[in-house]
Amino acid sequence: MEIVAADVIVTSPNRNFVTLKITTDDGLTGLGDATLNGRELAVVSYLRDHVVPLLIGRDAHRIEDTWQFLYRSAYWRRGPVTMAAIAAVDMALWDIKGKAAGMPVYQLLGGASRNGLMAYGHASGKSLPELFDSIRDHQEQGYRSIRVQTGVPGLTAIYGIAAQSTSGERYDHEPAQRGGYPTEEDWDTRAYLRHVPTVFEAVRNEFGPELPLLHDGHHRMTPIQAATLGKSLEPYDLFWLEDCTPAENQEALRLVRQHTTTPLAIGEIFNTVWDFQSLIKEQLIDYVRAASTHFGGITPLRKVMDYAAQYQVKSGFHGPTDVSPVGLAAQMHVGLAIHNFGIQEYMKHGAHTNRVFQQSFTFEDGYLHPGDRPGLGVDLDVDEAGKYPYEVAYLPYNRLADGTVHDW
Ligand code: CS2
Ligand code: MG
Repeated sequence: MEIVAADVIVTSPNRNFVTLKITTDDGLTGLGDATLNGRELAVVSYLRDHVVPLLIGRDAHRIEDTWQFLYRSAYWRRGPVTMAAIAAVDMALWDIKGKAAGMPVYQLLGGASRNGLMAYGHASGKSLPELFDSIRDHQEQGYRSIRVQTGVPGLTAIYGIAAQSTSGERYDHEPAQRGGYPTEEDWDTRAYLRHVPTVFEAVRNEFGPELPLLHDGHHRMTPIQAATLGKSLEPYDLFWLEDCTPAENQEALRLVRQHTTTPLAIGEIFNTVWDFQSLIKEQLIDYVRAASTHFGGITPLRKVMDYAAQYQVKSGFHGPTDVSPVGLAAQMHVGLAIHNFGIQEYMKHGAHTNRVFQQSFTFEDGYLHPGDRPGLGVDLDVDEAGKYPYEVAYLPYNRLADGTVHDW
């Protein structure tokens, strides 16, 4: 089965997406997500200029060989741009193989290990009443696990706060803002560390001890600050504390782990298994936050989870709106098949996006399921996609009170 065409489709319904569509000589097509929030055009060029010409004529069935060829023949390895491009090829070839076999991709990965994927949604609020409304709104939407993000007194803007606390066009649909320059936001770690424990105490008092609660530190603390927060949140029994500290230095998590039993999740900005190696081997984390799109696709995502299974580390795949419905479906198939599934992030895409990408996955009673259509189960309406041309958009960035650039 020969690859005869590979088209890179850029569209911007509710946000920018980059999608690769591979076509074979017997007319089968496959989709892959190549969206890299704020750097989309870099991946478009990597694909169009350096990958697509190498795909034409290749056997579409050779997924592993194509992955290894693209990874090793480039000479320059790893990094989000390279791995997002390879991810799109990998996903598209798995989509095609599923269609050729007449099976959903999870069946090709060993079949279902569970009935559905526990999902979590993003509740947020500048104030406790607003936050409580948002939590109730997510419970009404069916979510059984909820991430809690909150404003911090004294800070004007902060990651993860929806424009309004209930459904509608909320923050969840997009942290990147359209425009030619990133928005500057402010940050104060000490104010944050003082405030967050009071929020979780209030949430537990209002919603009880059972509801699985998650929180995203979004890379903003030093290791000892992360240890302080993890310890102060122990009474509130979080499902996980995410990205508690930047993890380029994987050893930093040793310090955090020494001080707290709050479960840790890391890895949404990682792009190869090497980024996880010490974190998993030393059991410094509890959940792998990789996303199929930024991690090289389905093939390496399955491999890192098999490595993680040896250390009882589970999945918590990244599912923001900047992972397209194709990328989200891809990781749902992996999540359904692996034994060490943990939880799946599910930020709902906007209405325009759902018109461009026809999806067969379902979200019912708090659980996601990729569906049983052959392949990944997502179609892309190219004509609809053409209505939404690319618009430059960047994620915000942070500065401290003294003007120092900080992690966003
Ligand atoms: C966040 C993301 O969902 C999350 O856990 O960290 O929304 C992140 O801010 C975006 O993916 C960045 O593009
Ligand atoms: Mg995150």
